[in-house]
Amino acid sequence: VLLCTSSFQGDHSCNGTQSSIKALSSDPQLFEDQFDKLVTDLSERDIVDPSLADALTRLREVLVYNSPLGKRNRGLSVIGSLRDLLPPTQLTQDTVQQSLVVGWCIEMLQGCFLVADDIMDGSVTRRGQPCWYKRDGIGLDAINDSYLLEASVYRLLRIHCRKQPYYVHLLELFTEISFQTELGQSLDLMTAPPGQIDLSRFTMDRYKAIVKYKTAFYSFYLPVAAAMYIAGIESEEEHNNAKLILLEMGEFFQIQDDYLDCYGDPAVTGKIGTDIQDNKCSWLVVTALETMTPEQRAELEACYGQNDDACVEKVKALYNTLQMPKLYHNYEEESYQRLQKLIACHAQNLPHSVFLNFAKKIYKRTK
Ligand code: DMA
Ligand code: MG
Ligand code: MG
Ligand code: MG
Repeated sequence: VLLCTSSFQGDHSCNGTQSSIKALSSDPQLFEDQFDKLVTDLSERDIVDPSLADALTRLREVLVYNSPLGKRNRGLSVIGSLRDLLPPTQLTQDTVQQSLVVGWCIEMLQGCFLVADDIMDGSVTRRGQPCWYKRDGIGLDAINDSYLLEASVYRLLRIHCRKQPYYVHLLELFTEISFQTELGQSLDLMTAPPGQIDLSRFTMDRYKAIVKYKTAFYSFYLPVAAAMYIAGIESEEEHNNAKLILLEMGEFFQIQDDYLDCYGDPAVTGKIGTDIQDNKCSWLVVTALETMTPEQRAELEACYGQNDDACVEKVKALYNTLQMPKLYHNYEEESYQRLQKLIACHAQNLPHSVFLNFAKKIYKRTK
């Protein structure tokens, strides 16, 4: 039976100050400590051409601005899941180290998607600061910075995991999931063409496809699947079981994101919503459409997807009339119950804590 939920480093042998300090470090602290070293790996190691100095300075700035300031749930869940999957005796310092690197790779991949997403969505703030492309002198050069973040993922995997038996699995996982995310972003964007309001596009089926691909794979399946490969779990059946549960969680997570886009406090979420202006196929609009009268639909048709504060306020007022916060909270409760059942039925050989810990972090979140 695979079981272990310690949040401390595996080495409890504590001889001497150095190792006792290390043994007492929590995973978030170990994760934090890793970042500067990885930036150095990326911007100093193996680079012999001095004429690249300016570009490497830029890479460093891009990494520092766009990877460490989020909630880090995705990155931390690699080591978290690994501790649930392997007993402490089988978890070496090296494996812990590699899982922290892979966690940062996920945060950097996320940074790559977010830098591009904010340009495409016309967003203004992210993680409580201006979006990267909004910074003075950056603009659309941020497109190349997004590529730099992606390239960083594969350089780090190569530097730190090349000799591991799971290396090729991780490469395939990262490339496959990036492709799925990009397909999801395509669906998201083409369902929201600027200036072309067609409410009949906003179906629940379409919604589910968008969020599964754009969010659920990379945010939920990726970190757990990576931990499974590091732990030596390769069976397709086990991966499919995990995927089933994690994609369900991912769908709910994006529904929360859509809810918070309208109802969240930007001081808490760190970002200002744009879904109404952007004509997005959001959970709110899809769910509202299911209950509204023809008159309300006509009003929505006139106001949705307009970059105009008065129009946005009208859509929000309509959401309030339709009691969207109440519908959302009911949905949250239902979804939580459904998830518990899925875990009970499909986790099979995998420790339930892998999924329960993840669920605990996201239900009732406000950011
Ligand atoms: C973001 O969806 C999806 C990816 C792949 C970055 P979104 O635009 O709703 O995210 P956010 O609200 O964070 O901009
Ligand atoms: Mg966005
Ligand atoms: Mg988007
Ligand atoms: Mg959003």
